[in-house]
Amino acid sequence: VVAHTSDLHLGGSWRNGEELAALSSVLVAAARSAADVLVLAGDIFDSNRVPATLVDRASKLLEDFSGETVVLPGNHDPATREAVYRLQALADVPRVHVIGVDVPDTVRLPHLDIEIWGRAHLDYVDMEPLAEPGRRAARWRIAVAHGHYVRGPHDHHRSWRIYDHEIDAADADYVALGHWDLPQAVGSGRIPAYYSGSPLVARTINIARLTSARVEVTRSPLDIA
Ligand SMILES: [Mn+2]
Repeated sequence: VVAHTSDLHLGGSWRNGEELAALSSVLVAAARSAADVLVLAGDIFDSNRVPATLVDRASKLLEDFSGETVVLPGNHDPATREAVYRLQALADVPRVHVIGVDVPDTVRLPHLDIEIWGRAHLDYVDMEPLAEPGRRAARWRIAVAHGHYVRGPHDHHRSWRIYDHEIDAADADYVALGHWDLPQAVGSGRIPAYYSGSPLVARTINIARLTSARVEVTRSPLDIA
C-alpha cells in the first residue's frame, strides 16, 4: 500500500502552523490505510530557508510514522547544498529517504520488493522531471515526479513539463505526481498517474493498493479543520 501526497508547503504560512497539522493528518491517514510507503512528491517545504524549529517539528512527526517515507525535492525545496533535507534533524530520521540527497534517483526497499524512482529538482531552473526513468529492478515500481503535466500546446511555455509518452515509458505501476494543488488523474490511462493535490486543498491523500490483479487508487480523507 502506497500513500501519496505533495505540496504541503511547510513554512509558507508558518504563523498559524496549519501545514504542520496537515502533515500530522497525512501521517494519520497513511497509517489508517496501513501504508507501507508514503511518497511525498515535492514542495513539502515552502523553501529551503524555513525556520529550524519547523524542520525539527516536521522531523518529529515523520519519525512517528511506522512505514517508509520517500521524499522527492520539488522546485520550492530542491536538493541544493543548502537544502532543508540536509539539516541534521531530518537526516537523522530513520526510514526517511530523500531522492537526490540520500540516493541519486532510486530508493530500493527489498523487504517490500518495491523501488521508487524519481528525478529530484537540484536547483531552481527548468528540468525534465520524468526523463530517462530506466527500467525496473524490483517486482513493484513507483515513479515520482514534480512538475506540470502537458495537456496541449498551451502548456508548452511551462517549466518542468511532464508528457504522456514519458508517463507511459516510466515502467511503473503508479506515477505519483506533485506540483498541482488539485488532485487529478492524468496521462493516457495506460499507467495510473495521479496528482494527489495539496492536503490543505484536496483534503485527501491518494492511496494506491498494488495487487497482482490490478492497481487500485483511491483518495483517503484527512481530518483537518
Ligand atoms: Mn511545485
